[in-house]
Amino acid sequence: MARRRPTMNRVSALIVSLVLLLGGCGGTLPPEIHLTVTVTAAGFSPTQLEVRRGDQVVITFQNRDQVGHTLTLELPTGRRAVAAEPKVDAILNFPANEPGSLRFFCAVPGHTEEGQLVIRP
Ligand SMILES: [Cu+2]
Repeated sequence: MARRRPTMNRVSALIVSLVLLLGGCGGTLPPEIHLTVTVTAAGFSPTQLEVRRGDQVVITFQNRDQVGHTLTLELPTGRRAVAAEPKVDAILNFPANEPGSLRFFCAVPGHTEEGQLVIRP
């Protein structure tokens, strides 16, 4: 037996549900803040980042070096990290929940790149 195609009523109901769902979320999403950290043989740039508590932080990690690096962030809840091969970009995102000063660094053995991310109250 052939499967019935959804009727127009069903499709309409689905669209209405999606609109309600998206509309309902719109007011509650935290603001996104987009930052870029570039790594070269000279280290991270910039080495100082600042966001506000409640921001949803999205960091584009650009590796412009000839070797792989990580962007590793020490959050109170643990480490959050991305690795990027040479000439590749990676994305690190996290919610800035607690004010404070967090260290970020490269976790590749022997590497010393580091910086500081401040979460303002
Ligand atoms: Cu590195």
